[in-house]
Amino acid sequence: MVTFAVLPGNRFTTGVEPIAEFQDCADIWNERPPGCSPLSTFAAAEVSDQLKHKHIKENDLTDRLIAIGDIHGCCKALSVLLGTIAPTPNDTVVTLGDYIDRGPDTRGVLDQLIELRKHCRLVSILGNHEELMLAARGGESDLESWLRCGGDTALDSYGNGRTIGLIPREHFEFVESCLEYFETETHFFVHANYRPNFRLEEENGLTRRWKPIDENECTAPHYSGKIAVLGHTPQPEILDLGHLICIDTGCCDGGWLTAMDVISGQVWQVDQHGNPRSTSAGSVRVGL
Ligand SMILES: [Mn+2]
Repeated sequence: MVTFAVLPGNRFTTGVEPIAEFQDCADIWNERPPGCSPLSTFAAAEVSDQLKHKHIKENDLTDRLIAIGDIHGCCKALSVLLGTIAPTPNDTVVTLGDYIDRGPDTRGVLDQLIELRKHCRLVSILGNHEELMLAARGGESDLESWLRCGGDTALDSYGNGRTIGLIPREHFEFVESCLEYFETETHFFVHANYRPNFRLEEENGLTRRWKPIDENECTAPHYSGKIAVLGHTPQPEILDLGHLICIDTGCCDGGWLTAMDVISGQVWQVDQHGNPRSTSAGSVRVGL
């Protein structure tokens, strides 16, 4: 793999100004009540109740263990990526969440993931955008929160009218089936972040799905010694700190959709138009 250092000041940016809805989503995080979910109390309680106990711990009885970063409606990118990887029933594919919103075709992405379940062992983690989608059924203010975070483009992919009733039940069932996190003997997979001294099963949804990684609060290794595999915080290149790997490389924002076999280190990257990256392996940042 190619490695290179990134100068301070270029950390955790994709090199372009955040698009408006990305900023809105960051605002929801920044303006949340202390210790509370960004969602209304009612919706947050309902969502977390639905998701309680949804996690899996398994041995590495798999040919490949492939993580896929934030897809965000980039249907074409996902299609080309999966065509290249060609998952088999012996592979485990862990999608890290944020399948929906922002990009052009949320509907197409969810259709592909539902189909993918037939071809490999698919482990889908819940992202903060899916949390917003589930909560949007609870009332106007939570629907507004979702629409401000890219839910508008998600709904538009289902047709005219921008109402939640356009979304097929099968798609909601897929999102409801997503896991809080997934762990193997060597790695754990969660959408956004973790606290180093917390047991994974005791972590809260705010940290799991919303808390960015940033240069002011570098996340230490998890006490379990397992490697964290994360999405959520867009990186200019894959970030690999040894104990933490972030593979959200901003596909819907001019970057790449990244897949990584965390056992072999093999990387696949495709842009949102479906163009594979010209190098066989993506660049990796190895330090903050
Ligand atoms: Mn996210």
